[in-house]
Amino acid sequence: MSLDLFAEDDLQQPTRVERISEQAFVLRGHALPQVDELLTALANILNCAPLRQMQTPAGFALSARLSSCGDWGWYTDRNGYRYSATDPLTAQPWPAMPVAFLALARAAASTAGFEDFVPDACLINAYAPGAKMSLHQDKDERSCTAPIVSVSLGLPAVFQFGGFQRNAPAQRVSLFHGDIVVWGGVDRLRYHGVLPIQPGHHPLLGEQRINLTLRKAR
Ligand code: MD3
Ligand code: FE
Repeated sequence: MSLDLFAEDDLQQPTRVERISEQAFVLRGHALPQVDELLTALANILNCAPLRQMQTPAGFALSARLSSCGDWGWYTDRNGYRYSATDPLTAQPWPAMPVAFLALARAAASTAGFEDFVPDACLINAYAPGAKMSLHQDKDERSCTAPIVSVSLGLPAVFQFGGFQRNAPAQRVSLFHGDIVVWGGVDRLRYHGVLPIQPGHHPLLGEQRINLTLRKAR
């Protein structure tokens, strides 16, 4: 009898919180109720600030295509990488951060124990099959107390959650459509990356994975 009741609870709550480190959490499926709203807002953003291929200062192309919204957008080219208030492609301010992004990021951060998160930048990474992101640290943000919230959409990915030096061993965690990762505090400066995306087709997003990372840049 009680087993049946628990089974029913599980069906009503398909979301879970997985702790992958002291202050890093995967919130399984927590973006699913907002996906339509997120994708509508995203389409408007990408209409004004299109995804583009970027180059590292050393001249290598990033395999994910990037854009941004919010007060600050991140980009890299042969001159270096930085946060900027204007999109160098359009010479316009980055599109405004949608309220749906702000609300979801705030709720997710709170679930992970970070209260009153107000991101001022959202990086948008679009991965086609084969695209990856090498191990790196997110250290261009001035605020080291604010967490980062990442929303995965579309094709699944295997992300690498490493240590505080590039060569430290990394855990591998699969991320699926609708999953949110929140990390901050003592885990804020961990190396992390994404293994090459495997070919596949997602019913809403087709042959791609989109990741939103919400940050406090200033
Ligand atoms: C950081 N994006 O934009 S976010 C980035 O999926 C970036 O597009 C990746 O890294 C992406 O800077 C990864 C997810 C993530 C997950 C776990 C982490 C980032 C993490 C653990 C520690 C630090
Ligand atoms: Fe990163």
